[in-house]
Amino acid sequence: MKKLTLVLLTLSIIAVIAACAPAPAAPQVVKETVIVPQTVVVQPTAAPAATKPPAAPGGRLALVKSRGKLICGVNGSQPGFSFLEKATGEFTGFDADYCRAIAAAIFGDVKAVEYRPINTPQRGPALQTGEIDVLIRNTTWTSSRDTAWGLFAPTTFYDGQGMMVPKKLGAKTLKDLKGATICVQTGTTTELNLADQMRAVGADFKPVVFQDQDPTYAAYEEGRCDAVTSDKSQLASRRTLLKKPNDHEIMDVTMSKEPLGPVVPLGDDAWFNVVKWVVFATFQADEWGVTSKNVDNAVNSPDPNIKRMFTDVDLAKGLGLEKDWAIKAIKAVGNYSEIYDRSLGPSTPLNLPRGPNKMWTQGGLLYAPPYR
Ligand SMILES: N[C@@H](CCC(=O)N[C@@H](CS)C(=O)NCC(=O)O)C(=O)O
Repeated sequence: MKKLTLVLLTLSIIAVIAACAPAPAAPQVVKETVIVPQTVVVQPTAAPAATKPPAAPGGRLALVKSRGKLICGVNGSQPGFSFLEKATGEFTGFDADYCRAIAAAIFGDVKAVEYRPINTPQRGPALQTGEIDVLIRNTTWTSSRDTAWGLFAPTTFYDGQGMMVPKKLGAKTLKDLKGATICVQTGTTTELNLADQMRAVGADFKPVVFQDQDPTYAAYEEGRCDAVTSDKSQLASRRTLLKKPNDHEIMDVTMSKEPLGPVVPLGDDAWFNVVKWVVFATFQADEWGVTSKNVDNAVNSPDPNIKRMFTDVDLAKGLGLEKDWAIKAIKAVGNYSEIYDRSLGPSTPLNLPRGPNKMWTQGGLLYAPPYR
């Protein structure tokens, strides 16, 4: 009996540590919420070997077209990014709109999407097995994930890791969290950065590690942790779900770079191009002031660059799409600013400042290469 307990304990420790790797190689089934107060710092493992899904005949674009819908892996519990609205059964949010933009470019129909909620440890396996066509959920572009999970399309949201604390704690810097208990989700870049950053300021802490998002924030709200750490966008999003959002603040610290964007399975360049150039279309339209309302005029634009992007048959053919693919995408979801404002802008509960998520022409990092 003792032996069995030891084996089970060892297995569960291995499972937790494996889930902490930045890019797990093998599919893991994670059903239970594991709460493991740890004092050990988990080191990232070496980057695992790349795993490609079996090639679909004619490529994934042909597969998506013949299936008649896009399978889009999303978070599903993050208001503003992707959230299942119980009242309507619809997924709303910035990430969900990018699923719609891709479907609109291919099918001219934003409804041609099956949203598949994918939790943190399932992300790599879902891409590696080809279960999803694209992953669009708060996933940070890292070197090991780019080679082992899938290819990252352009970053749609430049984020950074932050820390949320109850206002009454009065913590302003990471040093103020010396000895604190910090809730964090496993299998994330967050967990790894937390250890690095706290070590850098010489503050010891007790991580409380969770497999899923809801229990992480439930534990924080119940006061079982002094602080919770995640991407700042996620903290802002989940703060809206707390009973008293105004009792909590996101500290003015940025612990890492977290470029978030869509990811496609490895091994299909043509499919990668479709996702990549749909994302760029939302940037480029924004730069030119082309919106969901005026995109029809782009067809006759006196600016040859605008006209080319929205009408050129050869450019469309190169992507395997119909000539009006960009019109359909922009008409359906709008340009980047429209997508941003709908879910994250000043009239939403999140009201996230654009920060680096502005066009390059306005001092931001969003930049599309030429459509030519
Ligand atoms: N951007 C980071 C963190 C992303 C992440 O997965 N965050 C967790 C919370 S810290 C999450 O969204 N969990 C949702 C879930 O597992 O369903 C990453 O790519 O590792």
